[in-house]
Amino acid sequence: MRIVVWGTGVTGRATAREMISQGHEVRLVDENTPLRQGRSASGGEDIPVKMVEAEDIKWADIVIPSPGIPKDHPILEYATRICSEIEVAYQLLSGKLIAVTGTNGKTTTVTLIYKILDAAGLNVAQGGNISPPLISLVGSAPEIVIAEISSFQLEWIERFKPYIAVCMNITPDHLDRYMGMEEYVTQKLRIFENQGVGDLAVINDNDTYLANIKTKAKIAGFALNKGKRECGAYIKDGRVWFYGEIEGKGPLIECAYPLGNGVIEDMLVSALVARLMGVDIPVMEDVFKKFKGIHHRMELVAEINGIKFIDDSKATNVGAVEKALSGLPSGIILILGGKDKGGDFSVVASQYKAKIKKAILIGQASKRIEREISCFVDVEIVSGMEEAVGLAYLSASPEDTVLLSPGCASFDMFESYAQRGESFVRCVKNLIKNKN
Ligand code: UMA
Repeated sequence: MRIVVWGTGVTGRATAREMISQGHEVRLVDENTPLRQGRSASGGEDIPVKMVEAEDIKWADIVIPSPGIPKDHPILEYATRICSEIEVAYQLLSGKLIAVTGTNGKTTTVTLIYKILDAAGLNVAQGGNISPPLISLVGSAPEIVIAEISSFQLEWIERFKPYIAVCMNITPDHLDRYMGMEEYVTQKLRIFENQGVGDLAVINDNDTYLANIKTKAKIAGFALNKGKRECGAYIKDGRVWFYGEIEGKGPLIECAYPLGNGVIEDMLVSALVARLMGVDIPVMEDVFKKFKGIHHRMELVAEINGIKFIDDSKATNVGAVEKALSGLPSGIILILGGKDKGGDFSVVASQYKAKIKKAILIGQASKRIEREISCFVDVEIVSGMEEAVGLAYLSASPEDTVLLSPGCASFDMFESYAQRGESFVRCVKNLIKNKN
């Protein structure tokens, strides 16, 4: 077949390599210059890259756009068939697929499920939005694949059908890409669209967008309190409990409390998925006890003069900021801002104004955020991370917390949220150095 792989990021390069190894005629295209060569991360042959043209799209039997290519890109109109990379990977992978989507908590939950199944001795691999791309797992043929799936990746699926599909929650995000919440929710819910009898849909019973989903799959619900699904999980006395046909005492999760409210829910969901996969409780408990969180998600970086510095750079939407604030005591110096994704910060600022001592704004979205929150909290715009961290330190007193939880994408100032988090850590370390 003639295949156009569009994008020379990690997805495009892995997809082009796999399509070539499957014997297809492949054109790797991009529209940004200088065009990155399609060299494999493991140092393989360069795949030539060309500037995308309508001619390439017309030539192809299938176009595989990377997740970052907008779904309504005008040139895609010339395509005969468009498939996302996760669709192609799904058709090539033979193992059982567990797919996790949602606005927040996906990465931690995927990490926990992977660790539990691995500790249980199963042949398991993880990939998708968490990286590596799903398609790069095809060669190793794992028996179980845990995939983190974004709404972007669901835009061009056809038969993608997880055995277990999880939706953690849906709150406003990517409103710079979608026409509004309705379109975003529609894309997210596509994770369930091909599921049938024998599959499992794991959903958040407290989420308005998920409460009434229609699916042929069996629904397993999760919430802090016992739900009314056929089966599910909830939390009581510091432990997970299962109900319905999987009824029983689950793992203790008190160890999640210092890691923030988000992790409690992530442990609840991963325990539920592990139970549905038949894993024993002590295996889950052991993984939870050893879990120290993931990088750039409510990560304690340092404590200087009684002031805690927390890196939550992975918080790229308002819902994630809300989760971070909900789990911390008053006296927060909040560093917000970055590339604007259209999220509304006014509600969270009004809800947590008593906890926020000051908000320090960085990046492209700073002016808009200032307009939304300055009537609730003290706000100051600064030029970059170093100034933000310096000002935060000067504004804080012992017992306060300096929290980087930007609620925006990082791409205006950094290559990724990880690089933004590292910059924060570096600035905090400089503070310590200058102090000594
Ligand atoms: N490009 C174009 N035209 C465009 C846009 C991009 O040609 O209009 C080209 C760029 O020049 C570049 C390539 O497309 O060469 C980039 O593609 P990409 O943005 O899809 O980047 P990848 O490196 O392939 O990373 C993607 C995901 N990126 C996005 O969804 C934006 C990564 O998620 C994911 O880890 C990776 O695949 C592996 O699956 C990142 C992300 O921000 C972390 N995801 C969003 C999120 O979590 O909120 C959804």
